[in-house]
Amino acid sequence: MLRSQISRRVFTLAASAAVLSLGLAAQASAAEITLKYAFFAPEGTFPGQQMLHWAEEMKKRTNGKVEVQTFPGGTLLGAREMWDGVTMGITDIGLSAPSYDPGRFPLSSGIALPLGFPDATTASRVLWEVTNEFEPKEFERFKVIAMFTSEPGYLMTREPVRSEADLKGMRVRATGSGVPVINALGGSAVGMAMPEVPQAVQTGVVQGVMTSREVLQDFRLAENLKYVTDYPMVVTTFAAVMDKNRYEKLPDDVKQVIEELGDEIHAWTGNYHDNKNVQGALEWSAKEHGLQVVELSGEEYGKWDKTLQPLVDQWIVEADKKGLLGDKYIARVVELRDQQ
Ligand code: 3IO
Repeated sequence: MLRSQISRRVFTLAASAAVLSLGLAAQASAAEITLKYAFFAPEGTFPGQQMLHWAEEMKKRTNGKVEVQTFPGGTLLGAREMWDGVTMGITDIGLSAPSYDPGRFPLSSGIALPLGFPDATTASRVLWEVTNEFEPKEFERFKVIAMFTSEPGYLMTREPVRSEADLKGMRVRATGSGVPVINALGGSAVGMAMPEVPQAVQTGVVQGVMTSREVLQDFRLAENLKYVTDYPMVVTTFAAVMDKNRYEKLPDDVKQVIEELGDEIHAWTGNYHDNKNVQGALEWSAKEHGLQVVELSGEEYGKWDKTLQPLVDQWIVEADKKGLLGDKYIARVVELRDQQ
């Protein structure tokens, strides 16, 4: 390259950088409203990707009027601090997992029972619809701006699990409604939030994990967990919420975009998670770490179904005792699950 060409190129780069920064500055000052959006796990995970997508769409659909500042990775709030963090105004929007805390979210935790959801797309649609229909009291302080679920969790283990006997006494990480599932099948459930899992797996604190399978790649668990038992268990629910009073103060055109996105985001996230995120992780784990899928025999599969059914029945009894319409909720969830 000639010297003159180089200097022209440098000049062009400098000029485009100037244009770029002018553009950014102009846009930043054009934003009338800045919303902080916090999430407890990294941006690269599927809930994190959902957050970025939502932030971009917000900006686009409000023509730059709203700027969303994202705080992934627990930099602002951790999983269990999220709900109070929203109420205290530490963040405008907080994304966390209601099913980590069934005591606080007793009705919507019903989605995270062993109900045989085929995938995250279906469970996410059902969660959104049933929440709008039942308006559970547990969200009364909040405006729910997005909801979705993981795919049903699977057992991912150091040693293959082909039967309840193999699971006997095995320490398996689970959360919320996953804890009684693992215990009912004879395992020993250990509760912890996702960000703590990689270390617990590496150090042998747990010998397996039950959750959605993209974590094999996204949290590098396939390095230690080489077996997936092909039995779908329970989903994790996610909700992104704002304080209701804060939401009410937003201009109507912004609220309308938030409503519009809420109706779309469960399908966007379900599709991303099921078809790209999980599928990609299974292929990567097989190729890079020799992941093996363990099939249950038909007889064992039926046994597991039978072992888990009482968890649903017991949940309904407990919910009804709390005056929560648990039976109506589950009946509607099952009905919506089977609609396409
Ligand atoms: C999850 C939470 C944060 C980021 C990625 C994730 N994939 C699945 C979950 C949900 C979860 O169960 C869990 O098991 O903590």
